[in-house]
This record gives sequence, C-alpha cells and structure tokens, in this order.
Amino acid sequence: AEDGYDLWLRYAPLEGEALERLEEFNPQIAVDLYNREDNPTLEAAVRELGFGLHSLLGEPARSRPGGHGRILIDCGSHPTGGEQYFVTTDRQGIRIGGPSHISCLYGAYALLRELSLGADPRTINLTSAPAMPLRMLNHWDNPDGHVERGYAGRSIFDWWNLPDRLDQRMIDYARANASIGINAVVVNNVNAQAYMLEPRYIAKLKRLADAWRPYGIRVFLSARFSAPRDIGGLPTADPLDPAVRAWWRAKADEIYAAIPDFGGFLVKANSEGQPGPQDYGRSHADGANVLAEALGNRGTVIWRAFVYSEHNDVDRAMQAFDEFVPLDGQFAPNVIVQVKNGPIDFQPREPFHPMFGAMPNTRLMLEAQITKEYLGQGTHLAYLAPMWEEVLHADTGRGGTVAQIVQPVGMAGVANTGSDRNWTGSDFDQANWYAFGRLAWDPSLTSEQIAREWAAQTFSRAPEFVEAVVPMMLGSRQAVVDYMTPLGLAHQMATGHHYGPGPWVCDLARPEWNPCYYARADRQGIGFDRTASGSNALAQYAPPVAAGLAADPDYLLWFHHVGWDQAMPSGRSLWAELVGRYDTGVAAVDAMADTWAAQQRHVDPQRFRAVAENLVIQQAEARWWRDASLAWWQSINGLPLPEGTRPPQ
Ligand code: GCW
Repeated sequence: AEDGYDLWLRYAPLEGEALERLEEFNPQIAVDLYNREDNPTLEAAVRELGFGLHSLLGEPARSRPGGHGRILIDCGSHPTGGEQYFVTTDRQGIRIGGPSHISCLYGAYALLRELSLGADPRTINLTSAPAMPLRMLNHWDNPDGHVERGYAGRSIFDWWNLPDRLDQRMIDYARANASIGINAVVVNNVNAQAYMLEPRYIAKLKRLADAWRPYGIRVFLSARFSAPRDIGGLPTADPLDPAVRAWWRAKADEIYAAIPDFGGFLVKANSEGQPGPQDYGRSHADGANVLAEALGNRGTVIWRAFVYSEHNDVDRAMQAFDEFVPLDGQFAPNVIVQVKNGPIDFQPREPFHPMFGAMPNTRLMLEAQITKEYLGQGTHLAYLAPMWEEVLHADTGRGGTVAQIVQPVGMAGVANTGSDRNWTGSDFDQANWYAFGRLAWDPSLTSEQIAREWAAQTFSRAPEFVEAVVPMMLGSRQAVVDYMTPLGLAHQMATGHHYGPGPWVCDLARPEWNPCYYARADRQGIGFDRTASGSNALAQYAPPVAAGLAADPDYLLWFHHVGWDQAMPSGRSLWAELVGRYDTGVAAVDAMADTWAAQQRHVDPQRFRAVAENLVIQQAEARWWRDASLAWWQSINGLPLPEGTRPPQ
C-alpha cells in the first residue's frame, strides 16, 4: 500500500513518451576509474541511481539489445571542494560531476528528479551550486521520544537502542535530506537536556554521524548552557569562570575525538526559562564566545535570538532586536545568530524580523518552522513555501533582501518529522520539508516551481492533477491566515497547544502569553499600535521599509489600532472587511476540499482518503475559527454581522 513512507523519492514508473525515451536511452551506470576506490558517498549515488532508474523504468524493465546510455559518475574527491554539481549530456551519455564526492550524490538526485518529471535523458543539462553553506534541520526532539511541537508521532531517533542498533529509517532520512540538499542536523530540542552531552550520548550521536556522513550531513547538538553545573559538577556555569571555560573545551575535545566533523552547538539561552549568560550578569556574546572558543576552528556556535523576558513590559516583538543589535560586532567569528523569520513566533503571517540587516558585523541565519505549530499543525493543509518566499524576498532596506543577508550563512528549519509511517503526519506536510530544503539550496526558486516538482514526484505526473493541486497548495497558507488571523492579527491561538482559537484568553500570568495582548480589541477598535503613538516597533525597521509596512494592508492590525468603523480601501468598514476575510478563508478551504475530491483517479486510495479526511476536519475548523473569533469580537464591539454575511454554519 502507498503509505507515504517513500516521500518524494517514489520514482513511480514512467509512462508514454517519457518511458519510451528512457527505455531507448537504456541507462547503464558507470563510475569513473579514478573514483573506483570504495567511497560510501559514491556508493550511495550508484545505489540511488540504480534503484531509481529501475523503478522509473517499471517492472519488469524491458531491456533493449544494442546501444546503451552511459551514466558516468565522475567527481573529484576534494574534501572542501564545494558541493556544486553538473549533469551534462554528450554522445556517450550522461556525466555527473563536480569537485567532491557529495557533488555526485547531489547530481544523482537532481538527475533522478528531472527524469521523474519526464525530462529527456538525451538533453539533460544541469549545473547547480547551493546558495547557502548551512542548510539545516533543527529537531525539537527530546531524548525520551517526545517531540516538542511535533505532530507526526514520536521522535524518529531511537536513543534507547543507539548506538548498537541503527534503524533503517536513519538511512532513509539521510536520503531524503540529501535529495533536497540538507547538509546539517541538530538532533535534539533547543530546550535541551544537559545529559545529551554525556559520554553515553556522544557514542549514540557518533553512530548517527557515521551513518549520515556519506550523505553529506553534519551533526550538531543543542547544548544546555548550564551543563557545566548540571553534569560537570561545577558550582557555576558563568561563562567567564576559567573552570567553566575549561569544561567546555574538554567537552568539545571529547566530542571531536568521536566525531571529527561534528558541526557544533545550538543554544537557546535566557529565553522561556532556559539558563543563559544573563543569569551571571553576562551578555549573549559572552556566553556564545565561550562555547565558540571551546570549538575553535572545528565548529560553529549557533546562538538563538528568540528571546523575550518576563517582567518586561516592552512590546514582545521588540525584545530580540533590543537585546542583540547593541552586541553587533562582539560575537566570535565562529558564532552565528539564528533569527526567526518574524519578530514574534512563527505566526501564519508576520513581517520579517527587523534584526535582518541590522547587524552587519554578525553572521545571521534564518530560522523557519517547518512543523506548523500555529498553522493547524498536522491537520490543516498549508503549504509554507509562499510564506518563506515572502520573507526571503523582503527588502530589509539595509543592504539587501533577507535572502541576501542570510545567504553567506544559512537557513534552519524546525523539522516536522516523526515516526508516523509517512514521516510528517499529513501527506501534504511532506511538501514543507521538501520546500524548505529546495529553498535553502536555491532561494530564487519559486514556490510554484517547487510545488510542481513535489506534487508530480509525490502523487501524480498527470497534467490535470498538477494543474489543479499546485494552485490549491499555493493558496493554502493565505487561507489559514484569513480564517485564523486576518489583516495582521497574530497569536490568537488557544494557550499551550496553539491549535484552535482563543482570542478571549486574557488571564495568564505573563502578559505576552495572552492572545488579548496581541489583538488589543476594545469597544472602539482592534489591533496593536506599533507606530510612534504606540510601542514604536515600526522604528526598528529602516525608514522606507517602515513606511511600506505601515501602509501594507496585510499588516494593518499588526502595526495599528484601527476603529471598527474606519473605512478600508475596499469602501467597507474595518469590521465588514474583517468578517469578509474570515469568510474568504472558509470559502478557500471549501474550494480546496472540492479540488481534492476531483483527484481520486490520480491518487492511490490510502493517501487520497487521508488527505480528504483532513480537509473535512479543516473545513469544520475553519468555521470554528471564524465563528468563535467573530462571536468574541462581537461581544466587545456590540456590532451585528454586516448585511449579506451568511449565518454561521
Ligand atoms: O514557538 C515557540 C514554541 C516553543 C519553542 C519556542 C522556541 C522550543 O511554542 O515550544 O520551544 O518557541 O522557539 O524556543
């Protein structure tokens, strides 16, 4: 049965002309003489090509007598030669090449992708280099198997049986990542357990590192800042204490002895109760630099900018900028500061984070969330590439777009994997993993292009299918924005789980835990004034960009408190416009369900039904979001639903 385990690497048998062309070509894999020495990366390339081609040709493959098309794997073995590849065709056949072994694995996946999409093997010509050096997944997986914000079952990492037993799933995971160019993995939650740094866990991590090395993946660990105290027996974790510095140095040496290409540490410090340098009156830079010194030129410290402190009545959207921008230039060269796409927290829509462009002397990396904590989790269909595209293309007004700012460094995505048979809980959430990798490799790809290749490889190449499903995917994130948090509203999700609506919640201890803090609805109007008359978060952006954001209808209630009866450009009042947006979101989900219902003949029954049933839930829950939110706003503004609005159903 098709249960989705194969992800986009299904290599479903070709049909028609595409099949005839590949049969005609009659591929034979060859490895260049110089590369004959056993190399696990080239072996992986040969294996994948063999398996993929066989599968694309169908069973049983009709073998053709006579000529055959050679596929020559011919890559250099330069360890730091770069990850770029080329796939070219000449009279003798196809040649996959590049400076390093990993070039050939990436080239093999690119070739298989093209062939899967029906390309002619006699004219394939590809050359590609990754835009960003670090293309990374962050797993929020706890060692006990629970995944924070995970909606696809338990963790895929079997710490219990490692290092003695390596699940085949770990190889298939590496294949999936390599096929989209992901080259770095943080295996544990940023809310970290210090004991992950103990020798028994280093041995487990080594087994994973060894298994993934052929696929070009480096492992990283989330490190708990207080580890020198928690597991090191020291009385303090003060980063300026010599014994603490020596402890981190010895810990790094121990890890490198086991894993010579260990990537480094990811740290969440002084945020949401995590320990950090501020506990000792030190700065984020003091903390990051001590870990950086321990790693030396062997690795990187990735320090998260997602911080906000309790007992601070500054607008939460402003706190990271306020804390980090003054530290620009103080971080060691092997420190990266990792910044979420927006200034609050992975909302369905946020303006880009004002830190991008504001720290020219610090290496900044983008953090996106693949797992859809605030976008209907594993149930609602929302394709996130349009959101990431929006952020990557945003002009910071300070030396380039967000993509240009982070390109020399990289992009991290909070993974959505779990032990569900299809990896991601819902079949369409596979597209978000796929799109994240493709965009990190090449942020100039469009979300449409990525959706097309994903849908064709994952479900069906039938043009009618692709033409229907791609637009459905492209509109799906806006639908979520409309029925959950239209017009720039944010964080209206119920407390803790962040799934359903909770705009009425207003009694939690910390102000910024409450949805009412973000919506600021009162009898007169709704929205958070972040202009000069309010928190002035707007001033954290470069002036021309701030002006654009202030005038952007998508961020209306993000930046302004607006009267319920204020006229909108549409001519309608804000209230009527808001109601209209919720309705638009509900209608969009109905249309998605109709689109999917028409695809039955293109999709295997198991996955067809799984997606259809999720969409039924989403239809009901879009209504839940709209009706609960409107009822709450009405209880505040006392306004009737505008004329012509359909009654709740
Ligand atoms: O998105 C929020 C989540 C927390 C998470 C935190 C973070 C890992 O609700 O679960 O903790 O952000 O990014 O650190």
